[in-house]
Amino acid sequence: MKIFVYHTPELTPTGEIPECAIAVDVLRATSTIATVLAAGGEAVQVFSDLNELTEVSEQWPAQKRLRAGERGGGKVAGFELGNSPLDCTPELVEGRRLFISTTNGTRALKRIEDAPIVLAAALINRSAVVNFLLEKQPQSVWIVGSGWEGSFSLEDTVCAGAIAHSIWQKTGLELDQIAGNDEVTSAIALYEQWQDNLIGLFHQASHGKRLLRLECVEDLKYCAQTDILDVLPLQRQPGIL
Ligand code: 3SL
Repeated sequence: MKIFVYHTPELTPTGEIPECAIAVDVLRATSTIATVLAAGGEAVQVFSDLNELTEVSEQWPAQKRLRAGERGGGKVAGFELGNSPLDCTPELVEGRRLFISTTNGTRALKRIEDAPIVLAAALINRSAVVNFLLEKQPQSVWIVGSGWEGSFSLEDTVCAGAIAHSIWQKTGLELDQIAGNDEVTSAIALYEQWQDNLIGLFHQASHGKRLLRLECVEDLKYCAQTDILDVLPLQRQPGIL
């Protein structure tokens, strides 16, 4: 298995496709997606465009759907939810489909939706993703960070590093046998430095600071936990996990 890390959807190669592609948006879209599915959500359907989300979700029974929209960290007016995983309780989401559009995370998922295997990963479900990779043994794995509007993000990179680090440790392979590009080695180094203080790293991260200004400190704490949800957000058809 060769792992490649790309920091943003924009840096992800076009014209080729891996066997498995993983979108990461630790703060907060992929943490929200994992939480919804772990809480019994029927599915999560992702959109880049808010108007398309509204149109498609209107064809779904009202009592069976939830609409979540985030732009600039805030909730989109008229939607039931923003993008806080803490709002996605079993009481609210069980048996319902979440239609979601966020600034960067859902865009990353749309960017990789043509890969044969597509996953959404966060720190909270890291081990479920790692176990799946170890069992399936895809030849090529892309881990695509969402970043923020085209730029690098610490939180997505540390999650990519957490996944790659675990694969490296569990397989016992040499690092260069699994690292497909330099970004993998640097993501692992970031994870090794911060693994015991991920919340501290989030406080250094520009998007972490943005969320702190929006009083989302509990979201940061929740998303900084590792391996707490045994859930695998696996795409069943393009855009639907
Ligand atoms: O950029 C995104 O997709 C979001 O996850 C951003 S936020 O954490 O909801 O502000």
